[in-house]
Amino acid sequence: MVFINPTRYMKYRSLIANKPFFTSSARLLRPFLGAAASLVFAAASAQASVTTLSFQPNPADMGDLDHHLAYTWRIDNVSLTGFSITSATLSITNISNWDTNPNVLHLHLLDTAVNAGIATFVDDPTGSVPLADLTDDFVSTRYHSDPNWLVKSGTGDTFLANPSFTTTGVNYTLNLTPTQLQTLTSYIANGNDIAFGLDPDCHFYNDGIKFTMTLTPVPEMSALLPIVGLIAAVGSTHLLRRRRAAQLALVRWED
Ligand SMILES: [Ca+2]
Ligand SMILES: [Ca+2]
Ligand SMILES: [Ca+2]
Ligand SMILES: [Ca+2]
Repeated sequence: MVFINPTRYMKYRSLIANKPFFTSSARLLRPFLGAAASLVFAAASAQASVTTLSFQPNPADMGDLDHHLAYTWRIDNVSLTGFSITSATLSITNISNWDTNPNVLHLHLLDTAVNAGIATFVDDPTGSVPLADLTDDFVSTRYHSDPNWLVKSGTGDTFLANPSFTTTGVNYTLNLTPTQLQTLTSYIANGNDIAFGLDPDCHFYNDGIKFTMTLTPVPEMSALLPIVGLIAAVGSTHLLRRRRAAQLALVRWED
């Protein structure tokens, strides 16, 4: 006949109920996963130094954005290797309309353009003043089959904005949305270039156009592997110790 000491039995029940090795390994390693996340974040932060890239067309005011023209501004040799774009801004300093008539500045982000730097196309052949036609000629296809049109058929085109201005100068700022940043990234990846399409449908005085991107380094996995290995080693040692302690407790109880 086996006599079971009720006090020792309850102690053992308590022991197995609280030993995490009877639960999943993931639960046991939970503290180490938290530590791993902290270390990875620390490693990424140590590497993180924000880089700002700024671009300006030449001339910087694009000839004060003549209403009889549509413009492309292509930016070449942009590389994002090892970086991701965290923000991007198109800004125009001290922009104003030349008169008080209805007006619009059509703004597009393009994968590329036919010509390097600034190129123009006459989108109002009549030369009318004031301009009555406010058609966005990056959307309308009325000139797209012209041999001198600024963008090849099939080029990625993302509409950005349609601001209007008064005769009082303002500093205009357009911050790209997260979705637009993804598009910008894909446009850059395709040929290391992007372009802006601007169709001023009135004449906009300004003191300069600028495009700015802030870039953050992307931590390379190879740099994090030693840290992940260390976490795994510490976690597995801890796991083995807990198992050994529980086994010893069981042996003592069986004795
Ligand atoms: Ca125009
Ligand atoms: Ca491109
Ligand atoms: Ca137009
Ligand atoms: Ca100017």
